[in-house]
Amino acid sequence: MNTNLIVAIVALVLVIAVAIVVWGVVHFKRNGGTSSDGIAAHAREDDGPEASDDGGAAGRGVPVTDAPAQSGTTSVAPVSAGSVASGEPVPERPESSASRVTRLKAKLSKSSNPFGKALFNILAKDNLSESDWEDVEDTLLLADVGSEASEELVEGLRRDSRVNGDADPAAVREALRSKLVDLVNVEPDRALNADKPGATRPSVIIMVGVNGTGKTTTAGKLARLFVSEGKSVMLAAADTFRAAAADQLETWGSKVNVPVVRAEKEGADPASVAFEASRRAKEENVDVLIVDTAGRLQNKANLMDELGKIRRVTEKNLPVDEVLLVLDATTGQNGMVQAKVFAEAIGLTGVVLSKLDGSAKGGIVVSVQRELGVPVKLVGLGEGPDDLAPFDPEGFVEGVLA
Ligand SMILES: Nc1nc2c(ncn2[C@@H]2O[C@H](COP(=O)(O)OP(=O)(O)OP(=O)(O)O)[C@@H](O)[C@H]2O)c(=O)[nH]1
Ligand SMILES: [Mg+2]
Repeated sequence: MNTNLIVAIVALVLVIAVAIVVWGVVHFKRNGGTSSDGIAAHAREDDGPEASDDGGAAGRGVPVTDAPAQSGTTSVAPVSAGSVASGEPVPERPESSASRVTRLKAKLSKSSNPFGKALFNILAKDNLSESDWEDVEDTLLLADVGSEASEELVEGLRRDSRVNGDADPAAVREALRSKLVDLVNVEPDRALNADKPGATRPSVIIMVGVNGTGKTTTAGKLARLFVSEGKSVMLAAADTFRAAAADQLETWGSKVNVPVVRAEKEGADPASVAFEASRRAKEENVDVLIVDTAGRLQNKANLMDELGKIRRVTEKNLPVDEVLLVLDATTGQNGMVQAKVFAEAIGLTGVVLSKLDGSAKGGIVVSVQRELGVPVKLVGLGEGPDDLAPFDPEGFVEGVLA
C-alpha cells in the first residue's frame, strides 16, 4: 500500500474520532449533564438514595432543571402539568369543601349503609327481649363495628332509660344517635396537617395502602381539594411498578393544572422519585406535595421496608407531615390487619376510608380509630373527581340513621 493512502486513512479515522467526541460533548451538555442510565437502573439499598445525601438522584442522572425530557436520557421526568397555554384545556375548578360535605352527606344517607336504620328499628320496639339485644349486637358486628365496641354500645343502650321501656321513638333515636357519635368521635382532631395553622410548607403527604384501595384516586381527589382551597400542589408518582400508575396520576394532575413528578422508566426506584419530588417541591415552594405509592401487601416485608425508605429519603429534603392509609371500606375487618402493619412500617397520621358509598360496613370507622388510635380524616364516597370529603362524625351518624 502506498504511503499516501495510509496517511489518508489515518487522517480520516482521526477526523471521525474527533467528530464523535465533539458530538458526545454537545449531546451531554444539552442533557444538562445527565448520564444516560437513569434510576430505572435499580432500587438497590447499597447504592440507593440513602447511600448519598441527595437521595442518589445526582449519581442516577436525575435532572436538576426542568428542561424538556430527552427520551431515554433522564430518569425522573421533568414536572409535567396541564398547561394553560393557548390550545390547552382550561383547568377545572374543583368543588369547594363546604359544598361537597353537604352533597356527600346526602349521598351517604342514600347509600347502602343500613346498620343505623336496622338498629333503630329494633330499639324502637316496646319492651326489648334478650333476643332483640342479641340482634342489636349482631347488627353492629355485621357492620364491622368490632366486638369490643359493639358490646360497649349495647351495654350503654341497655342502661339508657330512653331505650328501655315505652320511650317514644324520637327519644330512642336521640339516645342511639348520641351513643354512636360518642363511639365515632373519639379523635377530635381530624384536620389534615397541611390545613392546620402554622403547617410546614411545603407540607408532605404520603399515600399508602394495599393494592386497589384507592390511593391514586384519593391522591388525585385530594389535590383537587387543596386546589379548591387555593393551595399550590405537586404530585409525585412514586408507584413505579407500572407506567400506567404514573399516567393515571398525571391525568388527575392535568385537569387541575397540578404538576406531576414521575420516573421516566418503569421499575425505577420509588424513593428516588420521592427524593426528586420533595427537592422540587421545596425549590418551588409549593404548599402541598402528595406522594402516591404502589399498592403492597402488608405481608411482603421488602415492600414494607421500601415504604420506610421512601419516607426517610423524602425527609432529607422536607419533613413528612402526613402519612395517610387508604383503607377500602368494603374490606371490613381484614382492613384492620393491614392497618396495623402499615402503622408499624411507616407510621400513620390518618386514615382515608374509601368506597364508603358501596359499603354496608361503615362500622370500620369505629374499629380503625379505636385500634389504631389515628383518626379517619377523609372519606371517599364515589368515583367522581370530587367525591372525597373530610370525615364528619355527626354527619356520618346522621347518614347511617337516615
Ligand atoms: N365507588 C368508589 N370507588 C372508588 C373510590 N375510590 C377509588 N375507587 C375506585 O377504586 C379503583 C381503584 O382505585 P385506584 O386509585 O387505582 O387504587 P390504588 O390504591 O391506587 O391501586 P394500586 O395503585 O393498584 O394499588 C378505581 O376504579 C377507583 O375509581 C370511592 O371512594 N368509591
Ligand atoms: Mg395506584
